[in-house]
Amino acid sequence: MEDLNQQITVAARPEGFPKESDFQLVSTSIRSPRDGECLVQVIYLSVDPYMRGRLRDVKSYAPPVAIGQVMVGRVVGRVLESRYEGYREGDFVFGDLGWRKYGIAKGQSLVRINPQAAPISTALGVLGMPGLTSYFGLLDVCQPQSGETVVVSAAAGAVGSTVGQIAKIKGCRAVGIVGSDEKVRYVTQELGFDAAFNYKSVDNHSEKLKGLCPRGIDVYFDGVGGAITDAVIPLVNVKARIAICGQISQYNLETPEMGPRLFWHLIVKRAKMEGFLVTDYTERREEGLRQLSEWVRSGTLKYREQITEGIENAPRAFIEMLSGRNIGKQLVKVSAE
Ligand code: NAP
Ligand code: FER
Repeated sequence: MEDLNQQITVAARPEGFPKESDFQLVSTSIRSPRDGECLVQVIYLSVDPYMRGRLRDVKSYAPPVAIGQVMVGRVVGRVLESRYEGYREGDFVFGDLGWRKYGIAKGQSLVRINPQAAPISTALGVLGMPGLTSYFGLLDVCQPQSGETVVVSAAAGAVGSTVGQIAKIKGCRAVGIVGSDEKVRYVTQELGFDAAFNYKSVDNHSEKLKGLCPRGIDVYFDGVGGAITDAVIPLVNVKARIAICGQISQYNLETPEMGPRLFWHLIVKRAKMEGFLVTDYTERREEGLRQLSEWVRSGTLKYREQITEGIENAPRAFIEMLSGRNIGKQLVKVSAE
């Protein structure tokens, strides 16, 4: 098994927007699993916004990836060889193997996937970390009530597309903010959002939002921050709830933008703003997955995946996701199912 593995390492810390040359494709050998370990063939790997943080030389809620190390990330794959009693050859698993074609993992660190229950790729999207972020971020942090208006930014992406649909399930008015006309059509016509607009083609976000939210904004689920969030905050209603899920507009900046300082609106509106991490809800994971799976099975909750082929294209897929090329969850297909 000499030089049969391929992996993507971090070649340089990105300055500003990442470039493909910040990554390197490296061929290596594959070793056999030892006691308690499995050899896994990666089928799909996930590229996510949080990975931009891991490329930065600062310790956040997780340490950075060192230069020369394999890029981190969750994958789904197939067990090729097992020396862990819990798995057999051919089992499908989810794990933290990083951007590589084959990986060795401790059996205990893997999670079994049932390929009969749903497509295995969904374990990285609607039935995985992004789906759970939408579920707990909206329902627990924001407590949406029937009849309220919920505004979602990054609304056509993995997290936002599910947030808007859950808002609809709960009887709310869902309004999306997205980066293209195609995304506006996707969230309104296919996902059932009540309204959406393309922030790249609208100069005055605030005026546009006022028109789309005639009863004001009760809940804001924020994935982007920056100028979009500056436009939303002054429009929130009394007792509004704002979930700070992500701030992707700031992730590729060397120094964060300084915008209007809007916290006085929270006083006047007695509104609540709360940041959260999906990992705060690890103990309720089963509950979230049960509900999300039920909605997906019944067709109430729709999802889309954008699949880029080939491990060598993982850096490009990551960069394209950061620039908004994806609709739904961005994945990289590394080998055949
Ligand atoms: P995603 O929405 O599928 O993909 C990222 C999207 O961000 C792009 O498609 C792009 O869409 C948008 N975007 C990029 N740059 C932007 C900018 N400057 N201004 C506005 N929008 C921009 O990604 P995701 O996985 O669902 O994540 C969405 C957000 O949630 C991210 O901020 C992420 O960090 C956060 N998140 C947080 C947690 C948590 O536990 N707190 C967990 C998962 C994700 P457009 O075409 O619309 O610009
Ligand atoms: C995690 C908690 C949060 C995680 C990812 C996130 C990979 C995403 C955070 C973000 O995008 O801001 O454990 O695991």
